[in-house]
Amino acid sequence: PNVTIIQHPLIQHKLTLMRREETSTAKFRQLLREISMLLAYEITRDLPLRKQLIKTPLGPMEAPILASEKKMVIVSIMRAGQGILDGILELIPSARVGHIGLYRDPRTFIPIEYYFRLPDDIEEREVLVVDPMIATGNTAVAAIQRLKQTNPLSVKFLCLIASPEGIDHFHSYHPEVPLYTAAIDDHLDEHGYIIPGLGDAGDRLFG
Ligand code: HSX
Repeated sequence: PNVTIIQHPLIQHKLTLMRREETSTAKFRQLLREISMLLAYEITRDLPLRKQLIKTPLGPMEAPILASEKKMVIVSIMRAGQGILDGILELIPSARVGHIGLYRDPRTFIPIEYYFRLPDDIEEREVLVVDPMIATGNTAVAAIQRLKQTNPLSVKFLCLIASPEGIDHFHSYHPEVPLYTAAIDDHLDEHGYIIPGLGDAGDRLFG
């Protein structure tokens, strides 16, 4: 399947610290910001470059810059996506930002949209959707479905932890969307939580 597990030791180490029950909200927030930068670093590895003629204090040179004229769009699935978004924006400060507000009906697990806002020229941009967790996968499926209606150039999905069930569900709807995650956990429980996971990412991030 179209899934990449990002194995970098610093990412794996920080993820373990985030999972620990005793990790405070402040520490969790800081770790999520750090891990997000590292994840962004890994998934932007193959961004194309082009040459630009610049002048250093000692003379001209043809130097590499990012090839794409249009800045990437980071789309955060509210509210926990905000933590990843903040980290990535430190690394890619000129990225554009979109928000999708979805909450999971606690009984049916069906995602309900309450907010949707993207930059105007989305048809000309590459989009990275971020949310720390893919549990049932319903939220991610709905977010990508909604996003596809706006016709972005390309879409990728980045999370921290996914369940095997969630990944299957996601790819049964969106097989062509590459999924990047730091970990695939054991399973989903009957309440739709990732086990062992790290608890509710939104609650741990915001309290
Ligand atoms: C949490 O639940 C996460 O941040 C996601 O937005 C969502 C994942 O659950 P699921 O829709 O994959 O079951 O709030």
